Amino acid sequence: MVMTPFDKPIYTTKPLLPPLESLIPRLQDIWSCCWLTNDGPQSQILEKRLAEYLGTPHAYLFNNGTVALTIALKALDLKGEVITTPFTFAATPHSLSWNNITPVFVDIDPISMTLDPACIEAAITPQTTGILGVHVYGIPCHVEAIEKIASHHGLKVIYDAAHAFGTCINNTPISQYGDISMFSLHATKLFHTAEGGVLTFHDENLKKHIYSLRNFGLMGDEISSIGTNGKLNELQAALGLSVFECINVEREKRKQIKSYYYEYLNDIEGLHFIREPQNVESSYQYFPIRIDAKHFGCTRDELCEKLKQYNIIARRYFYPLCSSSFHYSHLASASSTNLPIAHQMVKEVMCLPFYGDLNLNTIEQICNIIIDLHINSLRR
Ligand code: T4K
Repeated sequence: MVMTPFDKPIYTTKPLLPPLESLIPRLQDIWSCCWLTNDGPQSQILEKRLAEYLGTPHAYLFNNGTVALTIALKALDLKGEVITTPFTFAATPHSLSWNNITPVFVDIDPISMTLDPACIEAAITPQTTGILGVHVYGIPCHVEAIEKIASHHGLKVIYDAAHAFGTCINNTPISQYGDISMFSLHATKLFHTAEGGVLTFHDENLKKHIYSLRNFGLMGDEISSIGTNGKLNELQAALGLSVFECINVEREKRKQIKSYYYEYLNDIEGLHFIREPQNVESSYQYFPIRIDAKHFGCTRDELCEKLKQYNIIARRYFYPLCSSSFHYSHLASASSTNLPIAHQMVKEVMCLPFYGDLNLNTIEQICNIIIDLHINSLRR
């Protein structure tokens, strides 16, 4: 089969852009009231829509997910040690470090790629104050087991739900679990505000505190805490409102793309799908696969290289493990013997291009390149 490289790069993700015209009336509103930031009307409308969509009483917007997560930890007054996963984006452990909290890495389970509850239990010490789980690729953590452990040991639970916008378990929105969840609204996310984040929570008592931490710690004229500037501006909120109108169509398109991938790549020895359990509604954020080199015929890295030759830029999310970085590798919990599954998965996992604009022809070509490489590698 003769295949030629794509003229333009096919990236792993592509921002969802609403029709430009849909933004104009919103921008006119901003111009006419001359209110550009600081909890303006566009942000307030978007917060209401998000609260409804995410199934939560409170949804607060932030200028990005990392600041939102850092503030969430501060709002819960977490200290000492917090148990987390090494298989995530750097923002997760960094949000702990910015709060002077020591991340304690525990291993993941090889199916969901999220925290292994048995490992959490074993890592609890008198210094542990919380668990920071990541619904990686939008696949839910073992929320029931984590809740049980947390309530038994009196720990707070925060979920980094950066990838989990729209994830539901048995129709229950993912925001219902844990004390606080953070959803990233970065341009690469299905729903986005170019940069942005949102915190969801249930506890009424957290409302004022989180609101104030987002706004320099101010409560009226009082400086009530050491807050920061976490505010989203009105232009981005307006963009968010326009993007919001497109997300259902985008989800449907991605659902279709997912089923094409499943169809084309089914039954390839050594290529495993990382999929959510049957009772979970997907966030349709990424399309992760796992390459078992022994059976597939070549490594994940060789596959990425091959795709690159055709101008397909697949990403090795999340390589390297956060625990392997210089900033965390000195921690006892970061040792490879403590994290055997994570160390295996980080060599095998990658994300294929996945966004609504991908056409069937492109998906077919991506899959043909993968299949060709598999067949030729086994022949060698
Ligand atoms: N927790 C987790 C588990 C996370 O994954 C993240 C962020 C966070 C917390 C923190 O949330 P934020 O503070 O970001 O809200 C990207 C994103 O920047 C980051 O938001 C995301 N996770 C991470 C997984 O991916 P990079 O360095 O891979 O982005 P970049 O620029 O390489 O973009 C990825 C691809 O998207 C590019 O190859 C091309 C395409 N792209 C990107 C941008 C920005 C576009 O086509 N247009 C664009 O405007 O981090």
